[in-house]
Amino acid sequence: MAKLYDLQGKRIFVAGHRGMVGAAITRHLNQRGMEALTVDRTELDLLDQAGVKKWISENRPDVMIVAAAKVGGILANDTRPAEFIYENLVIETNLIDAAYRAGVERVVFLGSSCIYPKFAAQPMSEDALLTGPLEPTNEWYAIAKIAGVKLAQAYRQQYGCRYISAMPTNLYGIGDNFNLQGAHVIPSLMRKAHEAKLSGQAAMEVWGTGTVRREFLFVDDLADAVIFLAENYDEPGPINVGVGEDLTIRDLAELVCSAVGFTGTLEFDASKPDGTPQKLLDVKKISSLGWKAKTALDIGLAATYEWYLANQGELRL
Ligand code: GFB
Repeated sequence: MAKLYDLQGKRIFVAGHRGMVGAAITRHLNQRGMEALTVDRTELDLLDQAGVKKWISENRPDVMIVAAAKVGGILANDTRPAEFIYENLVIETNLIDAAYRAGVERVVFLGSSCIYPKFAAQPMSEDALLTGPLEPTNEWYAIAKIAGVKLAQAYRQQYGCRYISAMPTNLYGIGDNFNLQGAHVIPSLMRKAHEAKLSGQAAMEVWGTGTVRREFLFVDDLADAVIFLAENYDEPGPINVGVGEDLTIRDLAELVCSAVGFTGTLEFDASKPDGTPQKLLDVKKISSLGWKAKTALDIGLAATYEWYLANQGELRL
């Protein structure tokens, strides 16, 4: 199938290249001999509208990938709503408007599966957007991400921009955040299991009831999907990026323990939030374009643990 847009030879700005997602996309672009343009936070604050406009008009990327965002796990989302809604709204608005004004040809905006309603039918198709109330623990982040999807769509509708939005499911992998207060479930459980193993603990704590279900995509698979979509998807609505399978948090915790080699028991703390009961994406749309995730969860967990062991000294915990 002929590509709708060819990234070869283009200047591709990856906003947020220090984060897990942006770093993976930058890595994959470089591996394919493509030019990834990046800028450090010390040189450009993405919350600074004038600064973003100036940097983009001076650096003139052809393509922009919006991987910059304020992200975090259930506790961070639930306890810091103002930061999550404000920073995400400002970052995406600054970037997308500046892209339009500088004539950027293509934007890939990255959202999240939490944009869909709390009780959306599973698996959740792209059509579920705005059909019901959101999950309260992350509605602030979700509202900002929905605004980002709509921004990309509005600039397409009014100005004819070829801007698209991709909605990844829960992500994990190389470069993840292992800070227990801010992290998502996989790096948190991995670190807890690792520390429990080293200190010879009999049990480790898992938040919530363990019965809720989540789907997990290895970040390198997301990077591959983003490059694929930049070249092969050009519609106004969002497109889901997932694996099409989920599991309970209890089953996940057991897999993490076996990747780490912790053989103790799990203690569920039901006073911590469970969040949405299930979050599984319908991946028919991206599958019909010919893309699918490659990394099985046990393989991805092993690679993540290996990375954690090798990089522990440099992590901000
Ligand atoms: O990954 P997580 O923080 O995010 O939590 P969400 C997923 C599930 O794992 C929840 C449970 O049911 C947690 O209660 N869990 C068990 C733990 N132990 C732990 C632990 O030690 N740490 C954490 N963090 N969870 C986020 C949203 O929701 O998903 C964001 O808040 C974003 O907005 C992200 O969309 C992808 O899947 O619940």
